[in-house]
Amino acid sequence: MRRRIGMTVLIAAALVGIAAGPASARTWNEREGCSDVTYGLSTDTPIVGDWNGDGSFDELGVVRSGHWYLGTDYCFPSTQTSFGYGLASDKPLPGDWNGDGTDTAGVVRGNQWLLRNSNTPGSSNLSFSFGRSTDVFLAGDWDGDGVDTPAVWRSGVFYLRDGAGVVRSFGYGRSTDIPIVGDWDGNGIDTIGVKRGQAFYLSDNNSTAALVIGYGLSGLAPSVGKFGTFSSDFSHARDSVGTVQ
Ligand SMILES: [Ca+2]
Ligand SMILES: [Ca+2]
Ligand SMILES: [Ca+2]
Ligand SMILES: [Ca+2]
Repeated sequence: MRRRIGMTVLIAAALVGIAAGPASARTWNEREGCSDVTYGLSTDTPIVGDWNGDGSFDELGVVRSGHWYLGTDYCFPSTQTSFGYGLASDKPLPGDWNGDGTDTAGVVRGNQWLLRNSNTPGSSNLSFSFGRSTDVFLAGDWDGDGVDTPAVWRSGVFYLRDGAGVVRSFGYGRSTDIPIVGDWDGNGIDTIGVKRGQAFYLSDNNSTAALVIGYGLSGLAPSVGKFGTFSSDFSHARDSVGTVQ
């Protein structure tokens, strides 16, 4: 049973290869997972994905100046693998780009998407341009075929692109919200949501909010993943929310 709720997890900085410095530990809180999980540094870009491809729970990770550290767990993460991919100025964005069940590295540079199908150093397996360099970049499985494809968010409007390059756009939320993506109902299709203050507005149909959840502190970055759940069946089939600070 992996229901390890509310435990403080102190991971030695050495586990992720951190030199001594002024940055504090990054702290993750997961609404349906674990609380006060520390992994990485506050200056790292937090990421979540199914790095081990077990189709079950997601694992935490961070990207630091083009170096990726992928954790073993969402609750007690140590580093299972690390590698360099992309530049320090890139926006890291992992996803399952080939539909094999494992999430792997990707970055957006300007509006160039450079996606890799393994968590190893190397060149991109897939590259294209989409969106504007000032957009917020997201990815998800919009059609449920197992392959993640891009989205961008621009001032309250989502632009979702499918595998064939067709783009759907719609407004949701406010221009001051933080956009997120997840499979909130566990049907295999990712949909959008936003974080506004302490509230998460989660839509299952990219139109109306199916669920509004207050969680965490206003101002904290959102995280999304299959972290487990408080429900009796302990289902890992759907995404839940958390915060990172
Ligand atoms: Ca996993
Ligand atoms: Ca994959
Ligand atoms: Ca897809
Ligand atoms: Ca869904």
